[in-house]
Parts: sequence; C-alpha cells; structure tokens
Amino acid sequence: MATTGARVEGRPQNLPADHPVVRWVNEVAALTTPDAVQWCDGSQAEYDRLCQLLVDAGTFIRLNEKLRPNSFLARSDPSDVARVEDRTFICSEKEEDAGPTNNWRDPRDMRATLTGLFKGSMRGRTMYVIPFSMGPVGSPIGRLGIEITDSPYVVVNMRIMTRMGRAALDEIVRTGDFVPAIHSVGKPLAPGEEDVAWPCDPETKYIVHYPETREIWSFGSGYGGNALLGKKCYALRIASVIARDEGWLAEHMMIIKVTAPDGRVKHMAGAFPSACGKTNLAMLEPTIPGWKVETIGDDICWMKFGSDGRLYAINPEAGFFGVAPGTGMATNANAVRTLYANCIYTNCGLTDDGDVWWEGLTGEPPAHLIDWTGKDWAPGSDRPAAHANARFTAPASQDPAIAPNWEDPAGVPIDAIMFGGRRTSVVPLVREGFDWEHGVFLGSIMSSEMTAAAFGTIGKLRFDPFAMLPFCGYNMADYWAHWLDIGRRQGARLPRIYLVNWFRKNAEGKFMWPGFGENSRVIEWIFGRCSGEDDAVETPIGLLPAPGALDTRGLKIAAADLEALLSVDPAAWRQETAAIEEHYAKFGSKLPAGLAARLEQMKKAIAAA
Ligand code: O2Y
Ligand code: MN
Repeated sequence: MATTGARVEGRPQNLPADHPVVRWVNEVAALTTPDAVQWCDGSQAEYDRLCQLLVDAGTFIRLNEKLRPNSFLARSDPSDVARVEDRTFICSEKEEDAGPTNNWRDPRDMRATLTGLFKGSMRGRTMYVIPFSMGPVGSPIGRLGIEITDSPYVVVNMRIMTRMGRAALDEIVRTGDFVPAIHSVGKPLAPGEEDVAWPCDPETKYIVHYPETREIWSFGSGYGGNALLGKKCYALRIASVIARDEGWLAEHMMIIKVTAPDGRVKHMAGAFPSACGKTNLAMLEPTIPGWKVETIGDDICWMKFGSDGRLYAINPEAGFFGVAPGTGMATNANAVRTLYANCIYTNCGLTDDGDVWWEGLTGEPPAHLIDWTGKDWAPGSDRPAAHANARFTAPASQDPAIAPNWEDPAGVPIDAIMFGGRRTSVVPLVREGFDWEHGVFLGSIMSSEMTAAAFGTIGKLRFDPFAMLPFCGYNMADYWAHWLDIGRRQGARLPRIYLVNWFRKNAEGKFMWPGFGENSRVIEWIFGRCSGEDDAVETPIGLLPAPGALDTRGLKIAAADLEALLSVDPAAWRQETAAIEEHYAKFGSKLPAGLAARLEQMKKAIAAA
C-alpha cells in the first residue's frame, strides 16, 4: 500500500511490503501523490488496455486496421517535440566531472529543485511502475532498471523499446540491482479538471542524471529521449559512467552482422551523429552481389570483454525509435517493411484512409491529409505534413533484416568500429586508424558541418566525438582516457577502427558518393581489412584504400570524384588541424597526452606531405 493511500494495482505477490523496491516506489508515491499506483506486468493484455485508454483520452488515434494493424498515431504538444539538450543536466559532485560539454548543477541544489517540482506532480493521475531490462533478461552484458512515470504513452513505448515487465522485476528482486528512473509529465490534475491529449509542462523541463548514485529524474516532457528513460538517459548517460567504473563500453552505435559471399561473418559497430544515415546503415541492403547485412541494433551498443579478449556487444534495446521523415523504400526499405503493424507513430501525418504519411515515405504525397498539428494539409503547403523529428516506435523483431543472433545474451564479437560525420569537404570516404590509440583519436575528432561552405573551404564545424556529445554522462576527456585504457587491457584483441564520410560534394555541389546500399562497398573493404587483406596505403591521416582496393565496378562515379574521395589535400588538412586544436583546447589539462601526441604527429606528417 502506498503511504499516500493511493489505490495500488498489480503489485506481485512475491514482493513484500518491506522490500526495498516497494519502499522506494512508496516514497515516490508519497512525494508525487498519484490517485493510483499501477505495477506493470508487460503483458499484451496490459499493452492493449493502455492503448485503448490512450485512444479514449484522445492521445492516440487508432490507425486503419487493414493498412496498419494494431498501430496508433499520437500528436504531441507543439512545445514538446524533441530531446531538450539545454535542459539536460549531469549533476556530479564535482563540476569538472561533468566536463565542458555537459550542463552541470550541484546535486544538492538540483535535488531541492526537483523535490519541489515533483511534489504533488502526479495528482489526479496513475503512477505506473515499469520494471525493465536493457538487453535480454539475464544477459551478463545487460542491466536492469525501473521507470516510474505518470504517462501511459511512456508505458506502451517502453514495452516496445525494452524487455519490460514481470521477468525483469523477478531479476531485479533476485539481484537487487537496478537504476531508478523517475518521470513526470509535470501536469497534475485538480479534482474534476479535464486532461489534455498530450500533458506536459510547456515551460519547465529538467532531464537530470546523478552519475554517482546512478539515478535519473525527468520532469515536464512526455517526448522520446526525455521520457523513455531506458534509452539515452540510462543506456548512454548513466551506463557510460557504469562502464567507465567497470571497464566496459556503453556507446551510441548501431551494430550489424555482415556475411560475405563465401559465408564468412564479421560484426561491426558504428557511431554516427543524427542525420548521418545510422539507421539506414543498420538496415542496409547491399548492392554488391552475394553480400548480406543484418541488423543487431540501430542506436546503442554495450560492449564487454569476453574471456578470449574480444569485445562482445549487445543491443540493449528491443525496438527502434526512428525518425520518420526521410524513411522510404528508396532510402531504407527494411525500415518501411518493419512498420507493417504493431507500431506507435508520433507527430506524423494522418491520411484520409487512416494511415500515416511523412515526407519521403512515398515519392507522391497524398492529395490531402491531417498534419502533425491536426490541421488540413495538401501538397504544396508551406508546412510539412510530419514534424521533422516525427518518430516511429517499432519492435526490432519485425525488421526483416534482423539477425538471428540479435538477442544472443552473450553478445556478438565486434571486428570493426566505424565513426562517421557529415562533411562535404576535406574528410575522405573511409580511412582506418593506424592502431587503437589512433582510432580513439579519429573518434575524438569526428565532426559535421553546421554551415554550408564554399567549395574547397570548411564550413563551421560541430565536433561530436564518438557521437556522444549529448550522451556522455561524464567529462568527455575522461571518456577518451577510458577508451585508451580499454586498449591497454592485457590480452585484448581489439576491433579495427574506421572513420567514414558518405557526404563529400564536388564543385557542382553534387554528392560524390552514391551512399545508401552502395556503402556496402566500403563495408566490403573494411571486412577485407579485418580478414588481413593488405590493400591500404599509409597517409598522414590514416590508412586509405589502395588504388583499386575499393570495388567501384558498376558505379557511375567520375574519376576526379573518386580521386578526391580517396586522397588527402595537405592545404585543407592544415585548416582542419587548426579546428581540431580549438576543439581539443576546451578540455584543458584533462586532454589525454596520447591524443595530443597523435594530433602533433598528424600535423608534422601533413607539413611534410
Ligand atoms: O528527440 C528525441 O527524443 C529522440 S532522439 C533519438 C531517438 C532515437 C535514436 N537516436 C536519437 C538521438 O538523438 O540520437
Ligand atoms: Mn541516437
């Protein structure tokens, strides 16, 4: 029984009232004062009941059962459409432990602020208790959590995105180990007050992490990474801290299984900032004959050393929370096929026949639809039909390209790690790090262009090391040091590291590389390198494919473009190194000496080139 007198439903029999988990749930209920406390079991019946509750509340629209069986559309409040990085905090005891790339607040001040905000924040609502496992339940690489939320939308999304319910709770009770994550939309209801379709606090939002005590508190938003706390908050920000302390890696990476025509298999992980085709790569359909790419994960990768010294990876998630706009048969056919049923759509357009639509789903837009704000929309409108950050929540098991071993609790051995950014100039199509330390250097300097650049110049760069800029739960320079430490482990048999760039443009402003399925050609080269093929040339910035090593047969690519894609322009690289120095300077004396030395070596080699 919660101390507030709230109605309690579904608390399992094997959980006595004095169990620490129950005591914690009661404390949260005493603070937030919900009308009811519902322990979630993760069953299909519970999911169906909550989806109907969301339909009745006006949050969900049930889609046409023939076109999208068991699928729903939600429209969020226009003020609540994406992760809020400026409201995301790392509250470590010391400010320097959060580092220059995170927002820091003193944990005591933050606790006082949050206690005030959460006091009574669930009044008039049901408080749901969601036990979940990141990774297959019982996996030695996986971890457990409990999210408390007053949002049924969060519950149903968490059921797709994590292994949620009774099995996870049993494991929590058995191990006593879980990350507590508390979420409130921040919109208490006065007696008799009518609810809105998307409750949130339009003004006040806090996404808070306490790395030392491994707690997550989120207030004011019901959207995505702000509210589904297993994903960015746990699997990256808190897990990166746990991984540092325990000697493993929690990374913002997709994972694929690659099979060569002769049946040999390699597993690759890849970190890419948003809008760099990470999901497309995770579901890639190779254009080169006989090759197969299968999905293990699309966003997050946890890697631990096995007894053989190799890094074994799991995808800690069970679903995809993918960006809808731009996802179509031409760009990512496997994603479109994944969405045939059982999905939740957020902020997409609604067609007249009860289906969803977004820009890029089809070449031809429907003649009429209702846009993500609920207004009539027709082609030629000055507004998009779907919000640019509209999402689908889809079970990973529905991906036709999902690898048979994607849920192996032991993980898959990683042979190669790719880093990538969006660079129209300077950065070649692919290069290999000379060794682990140089690979870490490549990850630390990955960048994308924020502003358009004139041909041959560099636009303003945004460095996003390891694609972890918004997701590293501690000082980024310490994170690099941790990666370097991983490389020094006795007996480690480490993956090779690559930096790729699909986005080079020529003087006409056209992409030089066709991308999408043709990226399989780069994967083929990486696969060969990991198999011992000696077809690379040394340059000041890394190992590039030797002439003819990259299979470009059948591609319509100008010789000059291919040359530019696979070469190093010393003048451009002198500009680039100046930008890297500026980026590194932010980390002061925390910058690992090994990385500073790698930059100096590169500068010298470029000067001599
Ligand atoms: O805006 C959000 O809340 C979603 S952000 C997101 C979702 C899925 C995968 N990756 C991301 C990301 O920002 O990296
Ligand atoms: Mn992501």
